[in-house]
Amino acid sequence: MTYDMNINELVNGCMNAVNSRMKNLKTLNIVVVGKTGVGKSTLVNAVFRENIAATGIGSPVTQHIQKCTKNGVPLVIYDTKGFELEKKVQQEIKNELIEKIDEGRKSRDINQAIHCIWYCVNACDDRFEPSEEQWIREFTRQNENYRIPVIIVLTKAYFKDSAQALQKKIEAKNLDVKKVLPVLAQDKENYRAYGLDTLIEVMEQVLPDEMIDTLMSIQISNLTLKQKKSHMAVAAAAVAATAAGATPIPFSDAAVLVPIEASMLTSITVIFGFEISKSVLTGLVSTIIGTGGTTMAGRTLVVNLLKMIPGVGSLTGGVISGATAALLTTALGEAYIALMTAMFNGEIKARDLETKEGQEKLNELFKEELEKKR
Ligand SMILES: Nc1nc2c(ncn2[C@@H]2O[C@H](COP(=O)(O)OP(=O)(O)OP(=O)(O)O)[C@@H](O)[C@H]2O)c(=O)[nH]1
Ligand SMILES: [Mg+2]
Repeated sequence: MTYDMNINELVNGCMNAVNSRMKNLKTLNIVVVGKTGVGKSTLVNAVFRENIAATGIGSPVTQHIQKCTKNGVPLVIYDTKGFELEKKVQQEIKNELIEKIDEGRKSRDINQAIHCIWYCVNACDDRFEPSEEQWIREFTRQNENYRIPVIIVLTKAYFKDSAQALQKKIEAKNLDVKKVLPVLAQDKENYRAYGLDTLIEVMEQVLPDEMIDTLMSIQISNLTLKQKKSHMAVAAAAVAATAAGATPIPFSDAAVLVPIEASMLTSITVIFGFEISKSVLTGLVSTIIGTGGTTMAGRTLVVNLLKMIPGVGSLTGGVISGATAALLTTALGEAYIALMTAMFNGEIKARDLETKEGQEKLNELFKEELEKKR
């Protein structure tokens, strides 16, 4: 029996999986508290894609809470207004916030729940006012029923030493918060942005498991974590491929690897959060398996793939072993991570992949990865 390997089918399968997983990502709901000008919007825009807080005025939810969203991004930012005003307003904000948290809990829908609170303090001010401490203590006491994680973000932390001193001072107060963290969201003159990658690491630890896919997909400030999660997806696929090849795969049956590899590519695409078009994916797959056409026999596919692995250029006994299946899968996955990384860094544009040059670059990446894996 021979399987025809239809690239179109593989690509469509991948596209459908990517689209449905992207569409089904849970919505992450974050509340950002802090005085005007402390850098709430700048922080949100630096951490997440699509400049979600750039549009300025969101839609009002309560008197002092606004909601910022953007079509196609599974993120809601609840921005508080007026925190710098008198104590009465701060109390109102606290009550509105608890009400909002309670409402989310009652909905029993994770997409409506509040998942995290970023309490922002300007690190330049070098002080943490008693009224702020009191607000946090009162809030976290009421929050005991809900256990929504609170992170204190020290914003505009240009001067690391004094920001760290402030951090220590706040930590010593033993507030019921997950972390006190200095960040600089944007470069300023000679001061380089920092701390956002740590913020994402903390978020990964404090968010419920169901929210991690969303966090990875929409965050743009921790590439290392995206790569780490992607490597895990490749490792899992390699294990599955080894198992599939444990009974040596006649090369006509290489199709058994297709769902494993499609699911791996899907996971990596979601982690990086790029919109990937059908033509790009077609370019990618046909580059990697080295054919101009869209349909070919499984045998041709395997022969083409094997030709790319130095030293394993010829087939013996007409089978691919589990080890070879794992090697191919790993190489494909690692090449894809290298590609996504290059796109993340702006070195390659998605549409470049539709050009001959882009595909050659991709082919090079794939070969490099195979070399490394030997
Ligand atoms: N260079 C630099 N500028 C920052 C940073 N954070 C905030 N700013 C600047 O500080 C000013 C206020 O920042 P916003 O992000 O608008 O502050 P906000 O808390 O959203 O203010 P409101 O929306 O009025 O409550 C802007 O001019 C920002 O450019 C930062 O990390 N680096
Ligand atoms: Mg703002």
